[in-house]
Amino acid sequence: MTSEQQASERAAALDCLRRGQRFALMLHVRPDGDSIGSSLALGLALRRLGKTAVLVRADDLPANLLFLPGIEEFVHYSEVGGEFDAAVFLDCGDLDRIGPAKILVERARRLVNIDHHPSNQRFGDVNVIEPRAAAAGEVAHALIRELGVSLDFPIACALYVALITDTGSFRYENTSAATHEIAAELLRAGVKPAEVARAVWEDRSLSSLRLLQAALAALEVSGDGRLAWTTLTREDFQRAGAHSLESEGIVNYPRTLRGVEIAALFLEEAPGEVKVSLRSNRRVDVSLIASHFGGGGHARAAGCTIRAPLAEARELVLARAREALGGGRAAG
Ligand SMILES: [Mn+2]
Repeated sequence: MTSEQQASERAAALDCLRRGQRFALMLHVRPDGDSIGSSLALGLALRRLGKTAVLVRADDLPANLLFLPGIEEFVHYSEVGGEFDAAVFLDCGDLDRIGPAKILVERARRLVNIDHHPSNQRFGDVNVIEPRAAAAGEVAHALIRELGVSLDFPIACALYVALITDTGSFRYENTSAATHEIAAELLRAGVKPAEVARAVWEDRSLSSLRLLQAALAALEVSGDGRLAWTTLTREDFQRAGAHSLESEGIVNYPRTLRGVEIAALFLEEAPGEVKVSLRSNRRVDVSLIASHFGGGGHARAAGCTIRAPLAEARELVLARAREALGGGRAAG
């Protein structure tokens, strides 16, 4: 995509946001910091322009993000009435990612799709897809500036959370000079990085640490050391007393093992339903592995859900991962 195409996409989205009066901002299922932060920021910005912006969720919000100013504005989709000039999707690669909230789509005149996933399905009437952005929050930031809304504290906090969650606090490959420039602006708007980092990363429940303990106990590494994975069963969740959202970030532990290129977390969501999170360090595009199983994501972070017993799903993915590593030799 050329920068002219990108500029015209942005212009079309801005036109839609300026003309409309009533918007629904749609979180994806299992919403993360980018989904919540970018949607909250743009929603608050639209309100500042005197518009109605309904912030819509289908799932519970992660406990570590409840500190965000304005977070209480999210409404469960089943309680949302009326029609919308546009439904706005941020950080949402395909329409199915919004889960049951999809029923609201019929009540929206237009769909505005704002994202940074290269695998985005371009399901909107307007699509602003910027794969070079580290987070959807970066794209939201650009749109908010172009709408002429200044960054107040709640908007800045929301955007900052979007940036740090999708870049692992500016550690991942997607972090760019632009990411840091935006972060600097957010700090000038009052964001306290240490306070946000503490709330987001270091205010953990005992159950989430118990779950991590189970995941580390189940860690496995291939013979050549390039593939590491772990598994969390239903029993692990029950024993830890953990909610399924508390597995967030666990896949990064096998990824940090020296020599590892691909890391995977196999999470038994329900009997016969396995959620797979994939990470890579330098070379392998794990979004290709995920999309083979009907999922998607980024080169270094992707995921999919497989309907199969846990052991079977794990073997399918590990075989694919070994192939991606080249060699296809037996690991384990
Ligand atoms: Mn994102």
